[in-house]
Amino acid sequence: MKHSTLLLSIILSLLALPSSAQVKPAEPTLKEAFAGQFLVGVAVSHSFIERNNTPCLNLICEQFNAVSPEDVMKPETIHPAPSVWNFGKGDAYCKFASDHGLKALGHTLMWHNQTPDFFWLNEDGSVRTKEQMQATLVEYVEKTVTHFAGKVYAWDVVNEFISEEGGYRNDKGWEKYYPGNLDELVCLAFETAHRCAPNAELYYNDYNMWRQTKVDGVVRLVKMLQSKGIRIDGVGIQAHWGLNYPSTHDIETTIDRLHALGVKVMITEFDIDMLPFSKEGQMTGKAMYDPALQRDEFMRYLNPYADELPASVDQEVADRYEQIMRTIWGRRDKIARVTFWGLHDGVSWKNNYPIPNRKNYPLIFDRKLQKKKAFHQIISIPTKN
Ligand code: 9MR
Repeated sequence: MKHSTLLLSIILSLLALPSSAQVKPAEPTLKEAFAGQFLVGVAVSHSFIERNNTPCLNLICEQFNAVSPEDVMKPETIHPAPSVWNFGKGDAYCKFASDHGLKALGHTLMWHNQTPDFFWLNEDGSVRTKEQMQATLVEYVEKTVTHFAGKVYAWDVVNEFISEEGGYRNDKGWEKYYPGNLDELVCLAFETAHRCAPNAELYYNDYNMWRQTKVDGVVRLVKMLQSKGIRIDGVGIQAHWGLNYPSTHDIETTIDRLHALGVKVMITEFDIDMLPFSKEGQMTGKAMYDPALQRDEFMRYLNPYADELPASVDQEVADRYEQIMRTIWGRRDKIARVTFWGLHDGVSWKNNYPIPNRKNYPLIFDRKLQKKKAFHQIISIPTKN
């Protein structure tokens, strides 16, 4: 074949390629799609790091620019007994983040859950005095925040302290130590954290933040700190939400109210539970652990997708994710970060809560690390506007 004929046939065959093969743009990653608007984060399961789970670690680095430690920086891991301090797992998390340029959050310093009983009880089971309890808490915050200073950029300092009605919760008998008002304890936690890591951002973090009575309490807490000149940089809206709650109106109202305080607003633990609950997820979790609810006839109803997820339900989850992300996108000038609570469906806490041993599908990557419909619908939001 002559050169000119060969050239002509190459050009003709290129022109004949289907247009999708010629110009189909690669789908952006999450961090690319939302770049310049807000950080996109994920909670990291320690097992990924411990077992060097390359597919999961690579996916995190490819898609996200911020990380949260799902469990390893909580008191029960760091300080499980009076004379035991374990910073190793937290250090491994920080190293992974810094090796890959991910912003690492510290989570969480003061919480009623995943904190050993010795913080409140003596060895013989008697209740410790306020001074003893406070000394342990302060020592915990001092040592932990000092250890991770410069390694984490921010801390969830106080987690889940406000009740649904807007007052303080009485977990661990806090009320006994601080009758009528836990402001003193909250101030102590934020002041101590700031003293030990003056460059770290400090946050308050809570769930059910769509409930406006609860937001009343959080707004009061933030204003209380601000009025005393104590550093607070942001509030985390956890966002463990369902297919039918909360309303987008409530989400918008909460974002607006928190942003008006002059602090960063973040969606910190995003997932969407699509399995049946009693009363739309508002029944308290522990009640559902009753063995009576584990019987076959209940589980058939409560665990309907034990084999696989029907495409129609996958679509419902995707539409709900899109609806909420669109709401967040509409308020993007007020949002600093959106973090998903887990990388893929298989590692979500929602497989075991509020009912143990179910198969849930609350995240945007499936158990084989494939992008779900929810991912594709979320990623297209910036370009559709
Ligand atoms: O995802 C975490 C799960 O692995 C733990 O078992 C659970 C124990 O309470 O905590 C989960 O994470 C929580 C987070 O730290 C704070 N907000 C609520 C989250 C879900 O319980």
